[in-house]
Amino acid sequence: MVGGAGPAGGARAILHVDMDAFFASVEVREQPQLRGLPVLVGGAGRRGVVAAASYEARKFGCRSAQPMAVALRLCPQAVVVPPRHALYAEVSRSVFAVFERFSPLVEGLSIDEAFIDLAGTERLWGPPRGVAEALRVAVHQEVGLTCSVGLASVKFLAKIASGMHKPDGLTEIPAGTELEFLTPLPIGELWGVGPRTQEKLQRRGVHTVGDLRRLGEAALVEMFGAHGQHMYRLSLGLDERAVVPDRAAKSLGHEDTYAVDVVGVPALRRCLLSQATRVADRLVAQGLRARCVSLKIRDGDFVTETRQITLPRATDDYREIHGAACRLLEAVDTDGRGFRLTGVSVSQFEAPEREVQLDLLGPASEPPPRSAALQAVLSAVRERHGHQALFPAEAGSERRPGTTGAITHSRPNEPAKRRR
Ligand code: DCP
Ligand code: MG
Repeated sequence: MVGGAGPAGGARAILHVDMDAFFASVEVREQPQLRGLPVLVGGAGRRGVVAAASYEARKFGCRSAQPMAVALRLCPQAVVVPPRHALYAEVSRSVFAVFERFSPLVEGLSIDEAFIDLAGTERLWGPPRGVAEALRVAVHQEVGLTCSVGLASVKFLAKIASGMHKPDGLTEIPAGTELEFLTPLPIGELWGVGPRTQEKLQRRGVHTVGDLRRLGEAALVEMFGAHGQHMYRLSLGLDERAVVPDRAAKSLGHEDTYAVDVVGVPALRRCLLSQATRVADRLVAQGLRARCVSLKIRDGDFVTETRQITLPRATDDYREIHGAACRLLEAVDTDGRGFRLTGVSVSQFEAPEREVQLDLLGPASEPPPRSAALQAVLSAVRERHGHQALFPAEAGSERRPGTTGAITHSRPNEPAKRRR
């Protein structure tokens, strides 16, 4: 799979970069006399564990997470180096700084690996494969380490690809060859297919991704529910997850605090419409769609409730976001309560290509296509002339309640919103 044409026009180009034998390679860089030797980074004591093994040590069967005693039985001549985590963190920052020069869309997965979405970099850097090569050269020249890179149209394939020619490898899965690439792979290569799922599938005679695809969606859903559907989609090479940059928010939303408490469902729905519209505008502006919609509502006594719902497909359409928020509102006891704050936010971002890919599979259960062009135009007009310029008719002609509008961002690890 090395070589071949770059992804066809319109396909996403995603890199997965993973440093080779990271801790061990940093130690070799720091202590050049170690080059070419089997090196084990980890605790040297009897209970020590291998954190990283150089590729020379791996020839003897040494691996990360192995007890050091086992590794040393396999390779008695290995040089054991105690870990220096602060140093690895520092080197990791340098490596990520190189990644970020190539694209703003860098999502770190661990200290030594990241997804990089090359969307929009073509004019500056040229075709994706060249970018992948240039990135590998830059990391080597500037940080003194090698990495392995996978290039594919979706995240999970890029991740599989980066592992295929380690160390110091570049593996591309050209757009259009995804199915052919996946068919012979063992099912364990798919993300989220753990040993128990594998065992269950193997009992049904499913060993490769091709077998899984042949088993079909219905059988997989029967066996594993939603996870079965997910695996089936992966077997088709479909993975809609966006590369979400570390610096960017993992959710976005808009909330308003009202000067006078809002009473009654119709008024609340209007508030939510205003917020859904603003959220949709920002999704469009960022080229994202979201699957999860959250409602936040706080009453006059400061009792705050948050609820969320996952949509069957990702959207950037204010009507769908508003509809979801209103469904969430139905679960709130609004009788005799006035509300001082409402907010709508969205999360679980996806890249927009998904819809196109689904269309290739046939329209079967998909809702009617969203008017992307219309939404983009509405958003652009509001962007230029202010939010009131084009407000959906459903909002009514009255002005929305006096507000202190606030845009919310949050990261996934933020503590859950408390309910008072
Ligand atoms: N690590 C660790 N304990 C583990 C696995 C990994 O401390 N059980 C640390 C040491 C590794 C680093 O994380 O160097 C990166 O992990 P990888 O899984 O990427 O492994 P390597 O980079 O060492 O090797 P590879 O070339 O296979 O990526
Ligand atoms: Mg690594």
